[in-house]
Amino acid sequence: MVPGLPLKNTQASTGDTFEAAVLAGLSRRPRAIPAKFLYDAQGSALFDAICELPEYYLTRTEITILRDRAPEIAALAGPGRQLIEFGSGSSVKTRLLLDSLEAVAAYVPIDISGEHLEATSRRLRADYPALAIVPVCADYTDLPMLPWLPGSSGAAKLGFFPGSTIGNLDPDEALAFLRNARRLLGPGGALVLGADLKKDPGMLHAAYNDSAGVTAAFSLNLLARMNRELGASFDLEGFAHEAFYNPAAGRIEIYIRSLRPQSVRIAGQRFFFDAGERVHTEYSYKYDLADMDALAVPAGFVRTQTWTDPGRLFSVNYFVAT
Ligand code: AVI
Repeated sequence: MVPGLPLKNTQASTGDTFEAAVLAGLSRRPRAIPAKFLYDAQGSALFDAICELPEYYLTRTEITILRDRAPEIAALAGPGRQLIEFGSGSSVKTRLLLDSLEAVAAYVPIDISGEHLEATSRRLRADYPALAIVPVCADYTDLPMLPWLPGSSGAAKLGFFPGSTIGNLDPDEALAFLRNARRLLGPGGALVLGADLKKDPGMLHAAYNDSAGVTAAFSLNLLARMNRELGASFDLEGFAHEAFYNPAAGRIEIYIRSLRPQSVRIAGQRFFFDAGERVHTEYSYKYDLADMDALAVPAGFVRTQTWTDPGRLFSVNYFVAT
């Protein structure tokens, strides 16, 4: 166990409790609930299903880029790095790096879900018995420090932030995250960052409005979660998933829309929804390379390499600490 940063809770503090965030988010205008609450056990399973959808090109495209380019990434990083993953989940993409990186000093997966971390670390330990794995159960967006690893304290750090998760942060949050990552990775640090590229709005629209309705189920699971955990009385038939690309803002916007006037009880309070009224649940920002540089430079990084697929759908970027 790592001094100071034990893996202890099954769900680390997310700042707000779900109940407090829901009550506050539905009491203000425009109504909004933070996207992190989409990922309970059901939401995480639905997101895994999204990643397999024919319309959702992001996951398979990034995996192909990482598989093809892992040796180049490893050559840039050099031997003996500590690998730090921000929001590690099931660490599927990490294996592509671990298989190419030379003499990894330690792997530090950071994730808010202790259950995910424990299960993933157990599987990785079985497959990489010589690798030091030091899981940290925390919110990676505002982690104050990394664990002190006496065996590899001098090792340079390589951060890993795949999946275009950067896109779910608004620009201020993305900058704050990158600044903190830069501080944690320290001098000589580098970051491998996966980001979805700007592209044909029709293709983006399809990726967030799949024909099987899995993305809609993922969104509406937020209401089902309120019913399960907060004793809410949402009728899921009375609401719809709405997702569209906003080209001026360069982002997919996702809302839950009320289909009729209705009143819902949540945690002992009553909320009224007009017909057509929306609750914002997610943004998914899309980055071109200039957008990425505009974010990297003020955070203390320079982008030294970018790999994309032949269709230029997705980018994997190598940032070096300046
Ligand atoms: C996790 N994240 C990168 C996904 C995205 O594409 O923004 C979340 C998602 N929401 C609906 N579909 C996928």
